[in-house]
Amino acid sequence: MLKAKILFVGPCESGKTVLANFLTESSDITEYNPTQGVRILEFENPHVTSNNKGTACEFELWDCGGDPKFESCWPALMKDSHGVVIIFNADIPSHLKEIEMCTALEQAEAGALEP
Ligand SMILES: Nc1nc2c(ncn2[C@@H]2O[C@H](COP(=O)(O)OP(=O)(O)O)[C@@H](O)[C@H]2O)c(=O)[nH]1
Ligand SMILES: [Mg+2]
Repeated sequence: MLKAKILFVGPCESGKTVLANFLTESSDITEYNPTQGVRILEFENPHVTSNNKGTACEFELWDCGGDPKFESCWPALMKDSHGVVIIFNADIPSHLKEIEMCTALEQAEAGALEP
């Protein structure tokens, strides 16, 4: 079976946890509670197409805490990931600045992993 590790990153209160819960059909949290560090949610999709063949895929969704105090952990969280989803609220100007930092970190990390 295919396996995919996908990270959800972005500023605090942008909706990472709500989206991760929705995709994994986890329980709905009604009051805001900032994620400390990381939450790992697993789900399986039985219908993924790979090389024109249908197959199942086991996803690991890493819902990362957006507080800059966890910034030093982010490169370690990104290790062996297959994709990173940057989530932000376009109505909040400070979020745009914060996602620029996320993108810079990811590029630095991708460069560090190249042989
Ligand atoms: N209006 C609206 N509120 C949302 C949406 N997604 C999340 N929220 C609210 O935004 C707050 C922060 O969401 P959360 O997923 O915990 O943010 P995180 O810090 O990025 O994980 C919560 O109070 C949610 O109810 C959305 O799509 N629309
Ligand atoms: Mg969260």
